Amino acid sequence: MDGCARVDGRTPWRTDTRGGGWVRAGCKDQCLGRLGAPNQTPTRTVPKTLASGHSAMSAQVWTPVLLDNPLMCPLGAMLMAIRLRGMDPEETALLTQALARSGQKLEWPEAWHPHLVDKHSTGGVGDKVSLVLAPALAACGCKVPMISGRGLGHTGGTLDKLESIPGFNVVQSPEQMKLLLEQVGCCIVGQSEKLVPADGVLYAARDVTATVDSLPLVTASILSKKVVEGLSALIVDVKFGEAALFPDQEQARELARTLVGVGASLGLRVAAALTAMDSPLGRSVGHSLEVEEALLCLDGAGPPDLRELVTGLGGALLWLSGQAEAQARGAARVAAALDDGSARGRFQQMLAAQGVEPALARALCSGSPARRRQLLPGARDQEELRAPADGTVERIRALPLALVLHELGAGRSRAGEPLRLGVGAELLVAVGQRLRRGTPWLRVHRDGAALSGSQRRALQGALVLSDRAPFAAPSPLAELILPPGPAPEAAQEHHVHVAAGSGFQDLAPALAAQTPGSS
Ligand code: IUR
Repeated sequence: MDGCARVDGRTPWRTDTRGGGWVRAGCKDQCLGRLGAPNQTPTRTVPKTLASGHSAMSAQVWTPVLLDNPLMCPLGAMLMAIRLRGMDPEETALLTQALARSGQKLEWPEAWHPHLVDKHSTGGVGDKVSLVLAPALAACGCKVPMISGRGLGHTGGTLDKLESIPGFNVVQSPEQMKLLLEQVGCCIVGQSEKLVPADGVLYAARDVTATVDSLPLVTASILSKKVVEGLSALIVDVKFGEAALFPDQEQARELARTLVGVGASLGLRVAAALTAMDSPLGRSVGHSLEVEEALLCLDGAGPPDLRELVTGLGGALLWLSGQAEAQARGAARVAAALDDGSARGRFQQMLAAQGVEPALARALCSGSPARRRQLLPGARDQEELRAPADGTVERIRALPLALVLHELGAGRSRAGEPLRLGVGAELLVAVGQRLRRGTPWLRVHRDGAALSGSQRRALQGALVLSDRAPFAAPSPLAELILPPGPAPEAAQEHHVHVAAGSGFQDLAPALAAQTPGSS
């Protein structure tokens, strides 16, 4: 084992010239024999195993092995082989099951079953939907046992955002989760030693081996957590666009189809929404700032694109699980829970039940935006950027914004690295708005020195202006891919037709209509 580092992101990976796989720098041969037959280097064995169609079987073997021994260098080779060669749906389903079985399956009372729903995202800039949607669904009578990810993107994930709230604890045992669902209706927790531990190992290893954007690995990672939750319905928000994991909409659609299909083969009712990720979602990016914006949405206010995504995804879930007779009806119920304060009430209860001082949870949920800002970790300084010319805001490019915020400490470069929770940016203008030269359009919250010249240039490049007349920003919702099989019961009762198979549906018109998915 000499010289072989843990999969913790500290040691750089290099290509293993003997086998074409990836090993830790300094890794000696002694640690390479663990996956394959004795004296065979797995950097040779693993791709061969994959090529001969036994990857899923081997996945069932190596999943428990990697848990006992996350020191293994061949893990990187396996991941890279999967990324390069892919996996068929059957293999992906077996890998998903193997990951799910690495921990406990959650058990719920039978009566909860129709109400058990969840949402997951492939990750986007400014994506705080889960923070709002989980309590909103709880307020609509759902049970939401959300096992979330830390985020492999530039600015952290849902759990990181929640951890900017002092005291919030993302590690909950299955027993605590049950109590939370009984008392509050929702919880947001992380993968842990008891919950899908193998996904935790793979997640960290993918982050440092350039294997995040592998379709079967994303599918298995997301679905393994959801299989464990024992859901009635799941919706996955699959992002496409410049700042998405799969920028190309066709590729994102392929991921969406795989999630729906593999989910169905595992008995999980999965729908996938394709949503645009060219501009950030909402007006805030960065941990504390996103919690503030989630609270605004829970006040029944906040940016329209965020509210639209929350109500759209929530409406689809209520409909898919048979709790609403149409997507539009479900969306209206989620909107009502935001407007009448019941969703915010559930959020407050969830915070208090997950470790936040009850007085702080109350102050955050009932306080003014200014008071909330005082209660959450802030950055030391703020710096504004001004519009370089007159024009209409065509787009605010999420990618350069996220890359600069990453540099300022809002994202991790290595698994386990601490984040600067107050670092982020507020968009002071909206897409479609007319701007005058010199108007402030971006406020950056930073801890360190002033923005460098190149950072300012990159940020100014994110503002795309045109000569067009002002326009209404388009909806981020592009398509909804439905699971195969019959319509949900409530929908059938109301003669709502669902296309057979996992055909594509256009979610935006479907939300407006009474008969979603009809064709
Ligand atoms: N969320 C997950 O849980 N896993 C992934 O691989 C991605 C998002 I990308």
